[in-house]
Amino acid sequence: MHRPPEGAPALCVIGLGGNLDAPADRVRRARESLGRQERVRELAFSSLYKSRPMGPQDQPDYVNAVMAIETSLAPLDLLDLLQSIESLEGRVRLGERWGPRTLDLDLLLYGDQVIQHPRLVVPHPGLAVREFVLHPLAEILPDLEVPGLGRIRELAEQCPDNGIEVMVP
Ligand code: A4P
Ligand code: MG
Repeated sequence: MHRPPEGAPALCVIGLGGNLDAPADRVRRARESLGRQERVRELAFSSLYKSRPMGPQDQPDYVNAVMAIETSLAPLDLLDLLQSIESLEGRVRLGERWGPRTLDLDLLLYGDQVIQHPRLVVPHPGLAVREFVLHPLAEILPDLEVPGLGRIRELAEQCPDNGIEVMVP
């Protein structure tokens, strides 16, 4: 597998989502905090989308977006950064699978790397079947290839939209 040298900038995609306590504001703040990091540069940010909850249905609709960045942070350092921003946004892990949350930041793609680590699986295993990831991604990077899965545009076309809607600002 091709691996860029340590510290060489990689194109990465972050999935942002939340459904508690003004999630749209939290998603916007997370974008700003990521953009302020010395070793992160924003390349593109999707619209904000309103999506139906995947998992337990007795929870509010979600706000979702995706952000493309260029970063020289190593994958686990980027994960640490994402988790520290989640914590700042009041994320409490209650243990319910797919339960409600203030802010969730997933590392969806790290260049063309395939990573199987106890703390980090990339490409994110849900990527190919989640409309709230694929639809925003098709907006900003339709031609991106997901290692082992194919092009975003085709993956998005094959994924039921589940009523996802662009939020009017
Ligand atoms: N981890 C492994 N790989 C990754 C990765 N690529 N990115 C590990 C981020 N984290 C990764 O995550 C649990 C552990 O996964 C982390 O400690 C990290 O080491 P978590 O954020 O604590 O737990 P979670 O998010 O509750 O679990 P899970 O299964 O990752 O949930 P998802 O997949 O994030 O789904 N419905 C809509 N409409 N929109 C949503 O955004 N999100 C979820 C959560 C449920 N339903 C949703 C949405
Ligand atoms: Mg998560």
